[in-house]
Amino acid sequence: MLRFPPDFVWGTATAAYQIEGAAQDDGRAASIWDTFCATPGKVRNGDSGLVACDHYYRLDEDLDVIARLGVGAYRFSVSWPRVVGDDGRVNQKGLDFYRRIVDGLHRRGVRPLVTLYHWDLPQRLEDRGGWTARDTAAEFADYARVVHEALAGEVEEFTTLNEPWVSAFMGYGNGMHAPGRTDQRAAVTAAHHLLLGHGLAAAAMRAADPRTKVGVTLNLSPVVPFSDTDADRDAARRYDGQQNRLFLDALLRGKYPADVVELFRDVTDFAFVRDGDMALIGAPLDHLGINYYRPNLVMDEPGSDDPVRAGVRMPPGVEVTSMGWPVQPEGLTDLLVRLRDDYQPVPLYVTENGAAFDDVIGADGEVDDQRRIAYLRGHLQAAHAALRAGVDLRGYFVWSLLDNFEWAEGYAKRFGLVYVDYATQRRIPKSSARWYAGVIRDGGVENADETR
Ligand code: IFM
Repeated sequence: MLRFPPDFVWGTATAAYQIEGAAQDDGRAASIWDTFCATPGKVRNGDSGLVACDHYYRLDEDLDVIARLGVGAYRFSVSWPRVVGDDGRVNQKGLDFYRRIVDGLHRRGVRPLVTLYHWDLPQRLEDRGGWTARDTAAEFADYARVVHEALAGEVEEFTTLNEPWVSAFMGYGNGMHAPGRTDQRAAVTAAHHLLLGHGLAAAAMRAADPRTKVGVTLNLSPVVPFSDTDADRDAARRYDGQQNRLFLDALLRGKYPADVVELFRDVTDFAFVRDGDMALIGAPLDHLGINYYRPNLVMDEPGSDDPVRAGVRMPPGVEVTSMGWPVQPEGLTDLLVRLRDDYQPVPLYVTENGAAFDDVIGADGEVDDQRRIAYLRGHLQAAHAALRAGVDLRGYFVWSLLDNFEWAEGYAKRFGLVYVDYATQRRIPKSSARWYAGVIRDGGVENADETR
């Protein structure tokens, strides 16, 4: 057995727009994802989060599912447009929903970890420029203050942003996510304002209660050059700069890396960075969340019109998930060790890790997802290797509790420990849910040698 420390936090995670549904109920305002989903051709099968997993109306049932897993913590996000209406006023019914989640978790002995922004920007703010507008960062801090006040005393840990890289570069750069803009200058500007929003929100919550713990979650990946040529190695540096170092250096060193600023020289002069911004962004974190799914094997693409000019290639002979992502657990060890070596110490959590596979309900009514079990086991072994190397890893959260709305892929991709039959909204725990409950009970996973 590979045993984890006794106080290691075992958890699972979701996000508001992906599971809640009730998108037009109880005063919830529209978000950029409602608008994006309603735009033909943006989301597979024209799916949307209108109903999703109907979690808003099935809260108690889902909290029981969480409790049965035996997790110590549950990471969920608050929907900004549910909490602040189109008139800019606080929507009490929206806030009450999150109080019910927190209370229900406490009653079941599960610690809540609240993420304030998991991509559902109020549409009214996008209409005023979205994350390209500096005011959005201030609006975010106001919203953070409201949620913090409502949940104060009940929630110790807040995560400001989930994966700002995705919000900025997929939302404003390549347009694959809401709001669907394709403008590199907008993407870099949005990245800065997201980080500024983090800094302002963290300061606001700490000012309200200095005991509040604040972190942020990044999607990070090791970046590996496709070949040993100078061109591919430089492409890997650029890719790593945009995906990892732009955010890590800002948050953990209080500055943007010079080579990344240079990379974007043709699209922006970074004039959006004002005095004091970097001190706010670089204020010490209580924890850093890492969402890890895969490494990226990167090749130089000189003809690309993207400033990074680097393309991702598939490593030969490696298993892929139904997202087309290679399964390479060793990348998680590499990433965690790199964070320990390259940056100032900060407690780390793997806030997301998991895989989509084409799960089916068998003749016996069960969902036997052995490939997901193998994926999770491999990644827990990799996390354990990082612990043995001295990394300060405090916890691990499986993505996701439930099958859910997988953004541009709609409902076609299933990441859950629990299968959702969308026609009936029936929840069916998969074999991986039982397996994960066993891991938590035992406090560890079997050694890699025993699973070969
Ligand atoms: O579903 C997403 C989640 O919202 C953010 N991290 C990656 C997951 C899988 O794509």
